[in-house]
Amino acid sequence: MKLEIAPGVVLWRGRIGRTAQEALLREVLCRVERAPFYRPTMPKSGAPFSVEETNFGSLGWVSDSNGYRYQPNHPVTRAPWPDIPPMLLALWTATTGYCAPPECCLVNLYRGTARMGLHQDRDEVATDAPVLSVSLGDEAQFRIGGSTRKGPSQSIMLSSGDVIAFGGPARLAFHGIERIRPGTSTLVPGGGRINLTLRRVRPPAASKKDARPGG
Ligand code: MD3
Ligand code: FE
Repeated sequence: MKLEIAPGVVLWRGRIGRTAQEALLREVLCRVERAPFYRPTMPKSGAPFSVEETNFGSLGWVSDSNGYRYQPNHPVTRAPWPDIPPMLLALWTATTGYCAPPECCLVNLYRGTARMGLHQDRDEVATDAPVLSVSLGDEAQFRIGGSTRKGPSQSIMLSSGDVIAFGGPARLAFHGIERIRPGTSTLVPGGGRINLTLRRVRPPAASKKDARPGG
């Protein structure tokens, strides 16, 4: 079921069925063997995140005491990130229709009391591209507001197999995960929630067909 829950926010409840969730999770977990989850730290304070992370794609989003940035290698193993599972690339094309593939698939692992405070995603240059999020495993209470920290916000429960896109007026919306509900899904071994966030980081190169001699 497709719902526009706010301007620029499109939610497909149950977009991915149980069997496809299991197949996607297998694709994720085999890549996690090469690119293990690690615990990022906050810029300046160095405080650890409650969420564990890894990435797939040509650019991964990382955070440490030096700040937030995109980089091509895992910060612990130094290896290039694994490729983005093809089924996620197909989902990106089918749902966003964006003219270029995502460069980053950030993988967030929430166990127990892990959460993510209200923030904006603004480390990407290609802000015309939407952000696409896939939820796997335990349910999560997600909050989304406007592009300033104050003002109204709404809370939405995200379940395994839900897909949500944020584009246009919602691209710079404040959002976060208030809590997960442990034990509400049997999908993830050891319990918890895995969120896959697909992002275009850099603007796509201008297409050759539009190029004109002399400019
Ligand atoms: C709304 N992750 O990694 S995904 C993040 O469930 C992040 O792990 C959450 O926020 C999670 O940055 C939420 C949903 C999401 C992602 C990007 C957005 C919502 C967004 C960008 C703009 C507005
Ligand atoms: Fe975010």
